[in-house]
Amino acid sequence: MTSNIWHILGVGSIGGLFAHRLASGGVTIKLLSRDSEVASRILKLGSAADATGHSGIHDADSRFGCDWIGNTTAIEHLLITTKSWGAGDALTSIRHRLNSETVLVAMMNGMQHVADIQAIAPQCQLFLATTTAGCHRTRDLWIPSGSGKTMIGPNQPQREPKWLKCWHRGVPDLSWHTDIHACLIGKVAINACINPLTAIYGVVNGDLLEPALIEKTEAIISEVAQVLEDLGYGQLASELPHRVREVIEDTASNTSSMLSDVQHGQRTEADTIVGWLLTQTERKLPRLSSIATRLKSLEPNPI
Ligand code: KPL
Repeated sequence: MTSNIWHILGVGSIGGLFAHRLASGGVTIKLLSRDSEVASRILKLGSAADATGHSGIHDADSRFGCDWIGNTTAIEHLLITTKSWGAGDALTSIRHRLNSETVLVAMMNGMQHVADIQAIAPQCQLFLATTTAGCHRTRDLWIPSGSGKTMIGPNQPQREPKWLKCWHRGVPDLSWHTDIHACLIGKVAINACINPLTAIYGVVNGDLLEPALIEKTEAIISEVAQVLEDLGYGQLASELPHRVREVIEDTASNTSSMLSDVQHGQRTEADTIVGWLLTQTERKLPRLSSIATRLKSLEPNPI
């Protein structure tokens, strides 16, 4: 009989948000920790009002048990919410606790992690997820910005698993997709058209449709559409200009995640988004290659 415990690896803004969501769906959460001395952590889930000092949040609702990565008990359900480029290393640290019964849900932007996870934990039952939920984290306070949509599906074809009931109870606007790869690739394509240009020019998403940048935006969309064609996603390719415009309009005043990484001096998702697209085709894509190089130069230690 399986337990109803979900471990979370990578407790950043999305990991903390989903700790709350899954707990409200009825599961017991355990946060994987690198520190064997930490028994629990408080992750407060607030609203914009809480960010300004008002706090109606009860610590009791916000305390989650921790589990040291070096422990030896097997992990039954794992949600991994690291960055795509960090998933492989993070998973390696708990490899000894994974087995063929382990359900592993990887929820992150990009595509690099799919191959990395399969190489490290080929025995696990792998599910992939992506969310448009946004969340801003300052120290122990998580402030969600809109509930967003979350899509989840199997890496290998299979029916909706039983454990998804708890996800449906706790995660708003959750949908099951047997073609989750197409969903992830669609998201990568949209991220590739928006995030790099905003990061390079230091602008909010909406500025990509303004006269100063529209030509550059359209040129990137056209190259990304060519990659989608090569991957066999013709329909996604033809819908791309419309879908990108829609996302830009819906998030016009937002700072993209890649611009935010650059502003915080952090490594970006350039490799796992733009770099990954470039590895999927033999074509020469001058605009995408050039933004990949420029993004690397904006990162803390360019390699
Ligand atoms: O997902 C995004 C991000 O910033 O990472 C959006 C808002 C869709 C922009 O690509």
